[in-house]
Amino acid sequence: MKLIIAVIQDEFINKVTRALMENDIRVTRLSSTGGFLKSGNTTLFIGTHEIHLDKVIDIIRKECKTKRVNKLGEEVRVGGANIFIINMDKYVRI
Ligand code: 2BA
Repeated sequence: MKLIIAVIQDEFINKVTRALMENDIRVTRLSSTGGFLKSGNTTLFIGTHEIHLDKVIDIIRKECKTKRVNKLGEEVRVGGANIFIINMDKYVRI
């Protein structure tokens, strides 16, 4: 089992969540804030079997794009999604 933690820019989050649900991927949305820009984003928790890992990443990649924003006169490239993948020892649903 894998735990995927994905920080998604807010403008993409509804499409990403919808596409995941349509593919029977369970997801939890947490409101989050980027430490650098201090603007809102959404962090997804996705617990899934390893065989679905590539599918999840493909769905997120399809819906999210890098964008450029201006911070104090400097251009910053903000990733549409930053994805962390963790090996999960155990999953218990009660
Ligand atoms: P923020 O922390 O608001 O960062 C927004 C964008 O600002 C980053 O895009 C990056 O291009 C730039 N940036 C961040 N820290 C910087 C620094 N110290 N100096 C110069 N530029 C900096 P992304 O890297 O695509 O990150 C988008 C969002 O994903 C981040 O929002 C943060 O919420 C999350 N994130 C990215 N990397 C992370 C990490 N290693 N651990 C935890 N969260 C991360």
